[in-house]
Amino acid sequence: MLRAFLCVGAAFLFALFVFPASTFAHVIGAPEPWGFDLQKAYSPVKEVFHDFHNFLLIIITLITLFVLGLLVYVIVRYNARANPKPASFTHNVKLEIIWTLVPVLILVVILVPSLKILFYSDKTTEADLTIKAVGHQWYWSYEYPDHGGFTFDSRPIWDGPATTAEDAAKLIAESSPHWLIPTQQPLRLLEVDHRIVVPVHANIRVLTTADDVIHSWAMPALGVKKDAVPGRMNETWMRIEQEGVYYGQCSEICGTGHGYMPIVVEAVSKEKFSDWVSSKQKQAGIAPPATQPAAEPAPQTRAKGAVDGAAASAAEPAVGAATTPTQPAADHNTEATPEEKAE
Ligand SMILES: [Cu+2]
Repeated sequence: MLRAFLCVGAAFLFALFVFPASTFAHVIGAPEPWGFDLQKAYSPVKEVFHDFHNFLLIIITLITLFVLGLLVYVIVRYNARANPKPASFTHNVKLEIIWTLVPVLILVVILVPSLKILFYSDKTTEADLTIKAVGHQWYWSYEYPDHGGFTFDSRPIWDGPATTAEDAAKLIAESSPHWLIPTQQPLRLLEVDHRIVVPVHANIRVLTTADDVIHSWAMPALGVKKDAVPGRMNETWMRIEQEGVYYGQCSEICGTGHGYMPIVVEAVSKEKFSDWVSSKQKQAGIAPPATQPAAEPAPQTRAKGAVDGAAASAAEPAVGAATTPTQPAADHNTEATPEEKAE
């Protein structure tokens, strides 16, 4: 019995430390088998979340240990055998003031950084580009309003529990040509046919809305989770510092297909992003800009932990955005363009 227990324990530890790192080395923002703790941070907001989480962990650990110590002390010192004649007093004004004030002070200590982070993650004042995510039952569609407003649907490859591995393999074979960063082993229930593409080192304004019920656009590794509410436009932002593929999911129960509306973001270099935008504009019949502005490095003021970072950049054109006024998309709905259909 003990041996079986030890074997299971050893297997668990092995899986914990060896399996995740080796299996999904090509994917950087995704859940891992046997993973625990928060996902690794790949955006400044998520880094601040980590710091705040660690700070709270210290406070909560101290409180738990203190309460545990009190309990043990009371159990040992004041049990019926050790203390046969209990005291009869009922009030202690000094103690009552202390146990009211100390928790209030602890809450204030938590409140201050908490509010700071709330405002920091709320919106970016100097966005390099904007993407709009629209939730549907049960898939996402995306719009790039700074780049002529082309749109596309992003549908899950595993479209419910009935999807077989063979079906998924077929869909992956069809979809992978659309992916800029190929993944050798697409993650079950987390892969989509058309991924969102964004540039690295850019402040990305994310607008969310929905056309049926409330959904939520959530990317754990990027510290983003914003409800997508019908008839309302919510805003948040992200900045990705490392190229790679990031996975998220709808995080607001939205119906039977809720578990099957993943989100996949590809963060690529600004040059690759511009090329991708041009190809999407071509598909959507949007006139390409006369000149493509050189992709300037975005200001670094929003980098790592810069909660109080002062606003920096001057009005900079959106990354890869058209310099000439762009025509609106020929067809603003999310139907596939003829070129897409032909594929
Ligand atoms: Cu949902």
